[in-house]
Amino acid sequence: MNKSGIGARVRRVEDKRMLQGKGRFVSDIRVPGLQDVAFLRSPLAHGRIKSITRPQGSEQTVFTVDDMQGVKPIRADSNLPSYRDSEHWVLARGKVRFVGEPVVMCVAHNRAAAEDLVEQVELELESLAPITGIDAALDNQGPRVHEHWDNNLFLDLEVGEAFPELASRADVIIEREYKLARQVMNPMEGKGVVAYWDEKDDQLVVYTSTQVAHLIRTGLSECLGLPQGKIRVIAPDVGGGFGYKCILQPEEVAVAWLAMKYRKAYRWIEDRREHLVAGANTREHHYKIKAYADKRGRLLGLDAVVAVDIGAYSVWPFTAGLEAAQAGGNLPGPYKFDHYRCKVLAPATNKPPFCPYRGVARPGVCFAIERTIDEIAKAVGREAWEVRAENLVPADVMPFTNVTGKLYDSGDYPESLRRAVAMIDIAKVRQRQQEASSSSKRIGLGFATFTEQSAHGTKVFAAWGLPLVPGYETATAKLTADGGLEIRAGINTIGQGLQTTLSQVASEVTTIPLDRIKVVLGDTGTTPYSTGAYASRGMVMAGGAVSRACAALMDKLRRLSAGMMQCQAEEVVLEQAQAKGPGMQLGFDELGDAWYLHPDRLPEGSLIEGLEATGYYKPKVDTGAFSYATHAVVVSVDTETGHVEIQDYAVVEDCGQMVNPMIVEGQTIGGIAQGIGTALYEEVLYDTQGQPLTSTLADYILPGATDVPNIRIEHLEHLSPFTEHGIKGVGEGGAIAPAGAIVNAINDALCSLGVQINETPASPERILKALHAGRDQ
Ligand code: MCN
Ligand code: SMO
Repeated sequence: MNKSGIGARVRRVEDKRMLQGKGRFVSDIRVPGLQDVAFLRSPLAHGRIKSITRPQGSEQTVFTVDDMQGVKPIRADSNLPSYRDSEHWVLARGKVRFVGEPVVMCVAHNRAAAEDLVEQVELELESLAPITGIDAALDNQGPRVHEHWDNNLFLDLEVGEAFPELASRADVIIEREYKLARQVMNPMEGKGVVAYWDEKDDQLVVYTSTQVAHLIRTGLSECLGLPQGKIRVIAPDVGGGFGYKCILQPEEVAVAWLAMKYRKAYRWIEDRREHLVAGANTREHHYKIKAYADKRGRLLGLDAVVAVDIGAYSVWPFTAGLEAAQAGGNLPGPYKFDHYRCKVLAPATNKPPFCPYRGVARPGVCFAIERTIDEIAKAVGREAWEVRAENLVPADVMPFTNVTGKLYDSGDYPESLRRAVAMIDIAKVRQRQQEASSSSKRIGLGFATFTEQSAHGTKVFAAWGLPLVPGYETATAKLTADGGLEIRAGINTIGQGLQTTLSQVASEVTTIPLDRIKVVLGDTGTTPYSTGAYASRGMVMAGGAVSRACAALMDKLRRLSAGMMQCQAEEVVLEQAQAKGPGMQLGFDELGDAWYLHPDRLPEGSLIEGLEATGYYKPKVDTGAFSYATHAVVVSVDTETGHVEIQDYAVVEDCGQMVNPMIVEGQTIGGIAQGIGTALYEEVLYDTQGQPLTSTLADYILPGATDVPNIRIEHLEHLSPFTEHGIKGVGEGGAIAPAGAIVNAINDALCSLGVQINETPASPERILKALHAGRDQ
């Protein structure tokens, strides 16, 4: 192994600048004459706009949708059957549909002055009854979020077919409802945009905190009616994305429009309150599940309804359909069974638009199926992990196509469970549980196993009906005149360390040391086309593209050096950044020097080849590679205060070939921290009028450092047969299992008290309420 190549625990090249405060985020970008933007946002969840009165003389500083002639509303296309689009005007037009929706845009020399201007605008609204939840939206008796629709549904699908024969065959039938709370994503850096007109290149330049620079260029081009060649989108350092920065935001279009129209520089930096109130929301899943099993607890069939509260608009480009459709497609999880039916509903409500968040649908799916497995285990009187083991897809059938047609590429799911069981030492936990059985601090043990589809290819995006998402990745590799390597890829780093790991892949293939490799990412002006950094695709896809580009470059170096050493290309060995031929060797620096600076010395024809190569990549099959993991958790639950303490947390994960095990572990731990938020703390709440009740971090509780325990991780490394180097994704996995594993552990702790928790967050309040209800029974 190359000591800085694939598999090495090298330190992240990103960290030095971050730790020294030298990162360059959108709000660090300085452009002459920069003006700040603030938005007047809707104070009502649902209302008709009667009038907007601006202060006198503010024609060039205060803008409504009527000023933005020619700007098209955001429309997210999808070919999913039954899908309905929404018209999302960049500033509200006619109606407002959630508290925080931008209505008027104000510009001034700094943010405070822009906010003062907002205060001077008068907005008159006629209040309309809001739809504030899934049940009201599905009921279809009340108002409509989009009045010309005949109901409130973005999507209404059915996956699979009924299986009436199981009703008499099954030994056990479990019926449960589960709810995952609504959340906001809270990256450390909120959304931010700086836009200006570059007179020299005659183009609009947009710095934006995004995961998808190339897609944002497409979106801006569509909305603004500006050709793509006149737009350059740059993702500078991004302080966390988590899915929130995958979508085209109205504020992004509005600020870009200002720069296009007035040829000046403008900036909008989202503040935390804007993020909590008006930023895209996520999660809120409701499940109704009927599970059929035999007396050993083997699943025979699953009949489900899943509804996801989508809020007011369909986000571009991932649409209002993706999350719910993914929930329907992924609910069977890592299990092998034959019968499945799921009704999938995506209701519209008067809340901020829904955007997929780390794990995309699977944290909800995993919560629902893992709670169900535990309930089956209870019904058949076995340990929950034993029932899991009965049902997991066994290793000897891999690659395996599951009940919804997903092709699981590789791995040993039961082994991840067995190892997790060993790590947690069940006998000891059961003994401690027994000892604490009459105390006020009950002990519980919970598991969750999941699969994480990564590196979806072109056909998967097409099957989701997303016409604008190509699904492949591109990179270029160039040898510089002094023997260094320059990698360019359109994907970008959002905190997950791709700058480091792409260098490692390049180093592995080229043998050039890391400190001679420069990686340029996320800039439509200087990097090749990219689908973006999301869906745990970056390492497989961009890694594959970099690997291919580097291999093609090495081929050129082999031929060039063979010509210079007057031998056959097959005789050349490329190692340690040198070309070695029979009795002679040339350093890569000498090859670079010859090609760029002394072309007269080169053999005939060498110049045409050049020292640059492009790699295009998607996996061998478009369904990509499935990672998986088992999480095992021990908790104590205080029955007097409702407080949950995580006492032990063990993970056994498999992401195929790890490029950097240290980063893989960091990714897993970071995801788990967010998953602990889902399980125990985070919940966006609204009152009956759709007014947000969690508009500060005092009301919306994030897990703190002391809430995240020491996490023990073991790895399996089953290589994917479908990807370059056998790599599988890992970025989302950590966040998928915690809700399932932790809430299972809480239920294990409390079941002897007749208590069952099937909702997140399992907050002290919710636990105490359940305990009181349990005692009343
Ligand atoms: N990696 C590795 N070996 C592997 C797989 C991955 O070393 N076999 C490393 C790579 O550095 C890679 C990272 O782990 O960049 C995550 O891998 P991957 O699964 O390919 O995910 P992406 O690079 O596509 O990153 C996106 C993913 C997603 S979808 C969310 S959401 C998320 C996540 O990554 N957002 C993050 N992790 C995040 N981490 C941080 N700090 N900030 C975010 O916003
Ligand atoms: S939610 Mo991750 O950006 O796919």
